[in-house]
Amino acid sequence: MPDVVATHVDDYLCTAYAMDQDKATYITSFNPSATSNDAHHILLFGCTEPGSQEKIWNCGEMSFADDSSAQNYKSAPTCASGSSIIYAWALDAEKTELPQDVAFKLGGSTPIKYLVLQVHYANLDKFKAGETDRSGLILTKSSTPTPKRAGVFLLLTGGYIQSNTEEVFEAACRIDQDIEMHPFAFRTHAHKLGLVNSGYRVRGEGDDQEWTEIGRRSPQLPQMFYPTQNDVTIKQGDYVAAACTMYNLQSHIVRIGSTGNDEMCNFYMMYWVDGDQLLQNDVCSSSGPPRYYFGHDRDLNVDKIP
Ligand code: IYT
Ligand code: CU
Ligand code: CU
Repeated sequence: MPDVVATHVDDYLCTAYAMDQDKATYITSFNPSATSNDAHHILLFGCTEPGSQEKIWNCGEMSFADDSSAQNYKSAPTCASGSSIIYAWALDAEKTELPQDVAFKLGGSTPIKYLVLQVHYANLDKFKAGETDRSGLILTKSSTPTPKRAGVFLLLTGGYIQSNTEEVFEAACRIDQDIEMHPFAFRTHAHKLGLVNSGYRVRGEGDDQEWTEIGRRSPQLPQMFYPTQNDVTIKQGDYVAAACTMYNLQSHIVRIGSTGNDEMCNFYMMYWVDGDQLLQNDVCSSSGPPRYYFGHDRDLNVDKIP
């Protein structure tokens, strides 16, 4: 961050870095330069176009941005187009290295023309003391291609949950591309009502359907990328599915939406492939409950909260 000043608790500030468009850049590790005293979380996005042309802008989810009182930076989305999450940091997590021979490919002919750094400021202590903030990430980069490419696949739903009920939000998509994906990390995201989000490879049809877990995590824990526990290979014809169990104790409906009082059901799967060919279609979305279910066993989910 280029010496920013947050003015509200829960400010989300963004800054963009243009990538070299002539030549691809390969990223193999992420080293945080931040402490949880200042930053609640940091997300690194790839964007085709950044949300703003300003050096620093306010890029929070709507609940934080709608308090327009004395905002020192203009509000804008994180990316204006082509957004994908590349890295997530929280809770003083240490350096992250991608597996051997794996790298994100950015710039050049890829859709990622900019990196956007998003920092969520948890308190204003250092700003009240007259300091500015330079939290960020130190990336290991190279112009030499690695044999394996990293990508992120996002599953998300729409839908809503009635008052005083438990609900499972689900999304599932068939992989229709000739590809072999090796998931190695995952990230869950929901708001206040989320109990657990999980992701699966589903192979076969009907009674022969085989569910293999890719990862599961309470979204109330720090929403970083966590390594997968078991090796799962995803091939053409497999489904990738996600389930988010939520419990709404309130007396009103809660819908999927962008504010802190709405909900979200997201499961991010970070994977590698041999060579350069990532999934063309990197988002899987469903309309969610009550319109869409994929047939997940509802009881299976909550029993095993890690
Ligand atoms: C409605 C919803 O689920 N929004 C999510 C997922 C999302 C991620 C990306 C939507 C778009 C994206 O480009 I990347 I459009 C969402 O906003 N998730 C938050 C961040 O804002 C990315 C999260 O922390 O996962
Ligand atoms: Cu945060
Ligand atoms: Cu959200």
